Amino acid sequence: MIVPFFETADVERNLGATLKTALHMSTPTNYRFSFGPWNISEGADPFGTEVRAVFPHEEKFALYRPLGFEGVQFHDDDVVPGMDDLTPDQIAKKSGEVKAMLANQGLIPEFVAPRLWFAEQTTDGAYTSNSASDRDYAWDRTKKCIDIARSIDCKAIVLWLSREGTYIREAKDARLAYQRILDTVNAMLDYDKEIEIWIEPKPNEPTDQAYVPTIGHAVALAYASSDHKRVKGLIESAHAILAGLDPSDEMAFALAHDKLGSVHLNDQNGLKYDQDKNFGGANLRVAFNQVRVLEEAGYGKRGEFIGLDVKAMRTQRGCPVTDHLKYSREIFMHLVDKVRSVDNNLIQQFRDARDYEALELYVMKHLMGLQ
Ligand code: XLS
Ligand code: MG
Repeated sequence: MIVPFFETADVERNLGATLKTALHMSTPTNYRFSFGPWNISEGADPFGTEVRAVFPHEEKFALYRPLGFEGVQFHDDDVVPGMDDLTPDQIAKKSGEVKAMLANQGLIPEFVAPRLWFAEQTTDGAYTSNSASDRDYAWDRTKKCIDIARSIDCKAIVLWLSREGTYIREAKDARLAYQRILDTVNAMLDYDKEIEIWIEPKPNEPTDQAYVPTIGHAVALAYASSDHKRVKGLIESAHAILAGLDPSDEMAFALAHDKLGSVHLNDQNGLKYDQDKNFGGANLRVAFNQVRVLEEAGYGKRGEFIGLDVKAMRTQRGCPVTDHLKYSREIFMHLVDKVRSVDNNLIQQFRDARDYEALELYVMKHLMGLQ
């Protein structure tokens, strides 16, 4: 599906004065952006409760366009809250309302992901749980998720395999677990002949070790599936860093196989809990290289979104908090500018001469605005 690029005029109309000034200095961007409603949060963390007033879930969608975003990433119960307790008719009715709301707001649903980590039945994993009845719950929920996606005209399902892993290795048969994940992917492809499945790898948290920790694992699963063209990946910068890998190389690997369904750009300050920091906030050069790889591969030209999965700092005041989304988007656009203004002839000369010391200095000076 070819989707028209987001015009600079639209971007400017939707942004505040500060960002407008910044935009005038930069090349027109041609990316479109998305995020999930969970990115506007109340600031609770494992050590304390909410620090901001609750901002109603249904009111979040009106914020997207003014912030310069047109894609919405959903969990299934972001579309249909409380879905486990609803009848199929009630689920269909609620999905219909969300579809109308999206049309009214001029928004596009990018993907729907089954939330398979909250319910009691997912305590020990979903598709890989040792309990047959828990696995049945997971499959039932997955089918409902696909139905919900289709009823809002969305053809992509994201599988973040949150609890598919172990706290101790002896707890599960890992070979069987991988087989069960593959069987589920095949069953999904069979259940709906059009949907795409985008697997979002993450190496740990909430489990100690997750199955499918990298994009390499996800791409292998794709090729092993019954219709590999419909199985891709979603790469989150922080998840790649948590795996000790460079996000731009992970993206390049997926792009080389035409398997980058979407991205969750953000940042991560080393090996610790999943931070979802602002894009480029911890390591600007790592962020630059992600933008460079995406640009060079023409990512976005077939309608792929630049998804941002960023968390507001707990210290931030106000309600709703959205600056982290606005600023991450702004940093992305400035980095597009940096990528487009790089002197590729010079880079080629450094590569030919194998003078990577000089190449590094050039890149650093370029990023600092000195060259
Ligand atoms: C977790 C993910 C998750 C998925 C959808 O890090 O961002 O929210 O994108 O389940
Ligand atoms: Mg994510």
